[in-house]
Amino acid sequence: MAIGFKITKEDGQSRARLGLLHTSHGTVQTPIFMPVGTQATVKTMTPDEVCSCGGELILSNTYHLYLRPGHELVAEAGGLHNFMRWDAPILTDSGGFQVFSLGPLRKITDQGVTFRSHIDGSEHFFSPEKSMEIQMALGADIVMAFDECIPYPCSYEQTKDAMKRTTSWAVRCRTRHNREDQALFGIIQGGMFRDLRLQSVAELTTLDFSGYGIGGLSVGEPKPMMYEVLDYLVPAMPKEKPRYLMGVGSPDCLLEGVYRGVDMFDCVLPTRIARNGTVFTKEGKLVVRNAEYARDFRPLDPECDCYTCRNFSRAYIRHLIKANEVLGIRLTTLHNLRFVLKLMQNIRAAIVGDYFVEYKDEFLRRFKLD
Ligand code: PRF
Ligand code: ZN
Repeated sequence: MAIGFKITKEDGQSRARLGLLHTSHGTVQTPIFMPVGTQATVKTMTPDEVCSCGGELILSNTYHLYLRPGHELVAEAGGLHNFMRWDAPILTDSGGFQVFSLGPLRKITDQGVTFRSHIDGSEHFFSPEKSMEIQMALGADIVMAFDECIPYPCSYEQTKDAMKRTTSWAVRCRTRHNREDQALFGIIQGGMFRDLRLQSVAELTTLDFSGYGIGGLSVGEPKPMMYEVLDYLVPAMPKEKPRYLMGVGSPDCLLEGVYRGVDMFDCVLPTRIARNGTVFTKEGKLVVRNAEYARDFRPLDPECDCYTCRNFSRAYIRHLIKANEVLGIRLTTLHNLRFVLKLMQNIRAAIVGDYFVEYKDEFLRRFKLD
């Protein structure tokens, strides 16, 4: 067994739970947020820095690493862990989502997806088998099944076709995958339709994956609609397996997801907004590149314990970003990573201490949404 998941505590007032996820590169506690390292790097951060923020499990990407530098090269380097010098757990996404985001550059059949590289326009073909081969070569601890993620909104018929295809592709992934030291997760689709979601989870569950991704959410639907899907979907998922809400990571969604029983999250949001000069604070987002911070000598978030907040002012960071100095976006990235990873630590402590719902309500009262 490549992976073991053990629930260590269940919250009395919500579906939140604490767990331990055992992988080939160590054990992590859940609920967990995974920083995104699409191109085998969490943009601007060294592995040590990601670690110093509390990062324990990072996500990387089949589509990007296949195109550049190529999965064979990564395998030659001794696998992704050795190539990027990250000795802790890694999860790779299957490429499904990235390929489907290419829009007119792709063509889907039951066999797989033909697409053009966003880098040089060259033509490529991904199938469930190909995705498994690439992910086995990369060597992550957790790998994802190749799925079809549809946009929002989408018709019932189209959603149903994509969900059925996702199930048959999941079977093919299960057949092709044979690395004992890797855990394979299935991905639930079905859009915003209750019967399709429940059918998807029922079909995937019979394949007995090591964990289950919840795909096709946070694709443009209103947040209450995503919460509604989680409200009926999560109780239908296997209780004893990790549940991973894919591509979700704003602070409010992390709290709402944990509340509804989600164990794992990933999102580019904290690192992406950091690079355009936006940071999280306890009060909500703060655009530090704005003129109002030119003479603000307070830290980004006075309550934060990160290296950035212990040493630098908003005025200095604004200056660096305005002057296009690389250090500026490194400091904001470090802070935003610490912010969400600390939030997850606080969430876990709150579940331990039986005050999770109070913690969530208090956090959301202060944190202004835009
Ligand atoms: N499928 C895969 N990766 C994903 C998603 C999905 O549906 C999403 C949806 N938010 C993010 N990443 N394979
Ligand atoms: Zn900070």
